[in-house]
Amino acid sequence: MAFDYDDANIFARILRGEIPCDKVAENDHALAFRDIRPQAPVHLLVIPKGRYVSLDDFATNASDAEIVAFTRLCAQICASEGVGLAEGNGGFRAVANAGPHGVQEVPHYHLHIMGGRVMGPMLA
Ligand code: IU
Repeated sequence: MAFDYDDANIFARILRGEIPCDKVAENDHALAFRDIRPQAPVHLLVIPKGRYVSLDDFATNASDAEIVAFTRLCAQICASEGVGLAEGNGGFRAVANAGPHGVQEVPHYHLHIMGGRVMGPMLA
């Protein structure tokens, strides 16, 4: 499958510093920031800094170093005091929408990490 990356997408613009984001954490290969339309008390997006359209593009084409750094950043924000996911009983839900059937709005891979309350049932 071809993954055609659009450099004009909003997360590419955030990564280039053209528009701001509410940054939570970053490392060499990934950035975490707060979603502008939160679906939960804590709603973060974790994105790779590389040009990957979706989870399947990232998992297929990213280097091991990029995948490890992305995963480590997820672990870091889930455990950090002050982000909002580690307080109380903790826990979170992680979701990646992909392509038309996944109703992916922004064509740069992002993992939604939501928490701060007990999640409802998963909806198809
Ligand atoms: P999706 O998985 O592509 O459907 O989700 C895109 C998310 O990006 C969605 O939750 C938006 O609220 C969020 N978002 C954002 O945080 N900042 C933006 O400038 C834009 C979308 I556009």
